[in-house]
Parts: sequence; C-alpha cells; structure tokens
Amino acid sequence: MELKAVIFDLDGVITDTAEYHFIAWKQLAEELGIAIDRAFNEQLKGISRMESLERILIHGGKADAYTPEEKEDMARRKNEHYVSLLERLKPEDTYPGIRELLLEMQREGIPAVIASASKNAPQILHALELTELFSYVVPPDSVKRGKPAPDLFLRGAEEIGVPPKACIGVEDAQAGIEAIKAAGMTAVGIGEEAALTASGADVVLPDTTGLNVAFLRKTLDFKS
Ligand code: B16
Ligand code: MG
Repeated sequence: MELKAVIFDLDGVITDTAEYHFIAWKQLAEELGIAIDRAFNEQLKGISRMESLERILIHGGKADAYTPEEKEDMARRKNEHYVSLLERLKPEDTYPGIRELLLEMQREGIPAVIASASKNAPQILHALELTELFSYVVPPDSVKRGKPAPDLFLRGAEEIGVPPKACIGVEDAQAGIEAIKAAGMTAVGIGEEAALTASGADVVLPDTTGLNVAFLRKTLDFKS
C-alpha cells in the first residue's frame, strides 16, 4: 500500500499545548473546588472542550450542580485562560522533527492534514508558522462525533480524496488512537507505549524525533 497522506492530531503531537490545556483546566477546577492531577488529565486529551468540562464535573461529584448557561460560561473562561497561554507559543515550540517531517512530506508530494478536536488549531498553526505545510485543517464543528469516533479522521481523508487505508494517523491520546483505528487507518502513537498499544496503536514512539517518511512508509507496508 502506497502512503498517500498523513493525518495529524495537534495538541500533544505537533506541539505541547496539552500542557496549556492542563494548566487552564486545573485553574477552573480549583475555582469549583475540584482537584485534578496529571493522571486524570490523560482522560481529557483529544476530548472536546464541553465534554472535558463534563468529565471534570463528574470527577468532582458535581455533574448536576450547574445549569447549561453556567457550564457555557465555565468553558468560555477556561478557553480565555488557554488562549492567553497560547500567546507564548513560538515556532521553536514545534516538537522536534515535526517541521522536518512536514517539509520532507511536501517534497515527496504527501499531503499533511490536521484532525484536531481543538477549535484553536488554526491559531496554533499560525503561531508555529506551520499553516502553509498543511493541505487541510478539519473544522471540529464539521463532524457529528468527536474522538474516539472516526469522524474527524475520515473527514480529513475525504477532503483530500485519499482512501483511509492509504493514510497514517498520528496521535498522543488513547481516544485519538481509537478514532484512527475506527477510521480504518494505520495508527502511530506518540507517548506511553502500554496505554497507546492497548488502544490499538500499530506502533508507538516515545516522542516525535523518530518520525520521518521512510519510517511512516515502512509502518504502512508492514501493517497493511
Ligand atoms: P479547544 P487534539 C484537543 O486537541 C485536546 O487534546 C483537548 O485537550 C481539548 O479539550 C480539545 O482539543 C478541544 O480544544 O478547547 O481548543 O477547542 O489533541 O484533538 O489536537
Ligand atoms: Mg492530542
């Protein structure tokens, strides 16, 4: 099978915005009297803003304590804090090897797509000066279901006219790996091997330094 596209998650794969999400959620949770730690935060990776808030409220035993309007306001406050943290983002914050990989893909004519749950993805790519290296950024509102459903990844492949089995998806979150596999794509996990393998990752790398076109082609050949 020839590699025809690579569909990337953003937070935790292209750059470390996962940490900024954690800082902003932790502050909001503290204001609500709910303690969250990094282990709990793993469950929020790849999950939409409102769904993340719901999970935090359930975790704190406050699932039914607020009206929909109050929840909207909490999500807005968290996002304002998160967006203020994003002002620090610079091109050097791109994870190691990612820019080189995208440039290599461009030379080889392999399109790169973003399938992120984040409504802030275009702004993040702009801050990292990566916008031009992506063929398409899937708008999260354009699909019905978030990760672990396959919709974001399928929408990305459809937009550029590539069959899912010729795509590799790259993800740091368990929900994201499940989404890639449900889409019928080959999944490369970035991060902790045991958890990502349990979610169905075909291969797991500890970080992004090992990503290059030869590795991705070999992975697709081996798995298809
Ligand atoms: P926003 P990804 C996801 O991005 C994050 O992992 C998740 O923590 C966040 O809640 C979600 O985006 C929504 O982000 O609030 O910016 O719309 O990992 O799918 O790139
Ligand atoms: Mg992610």
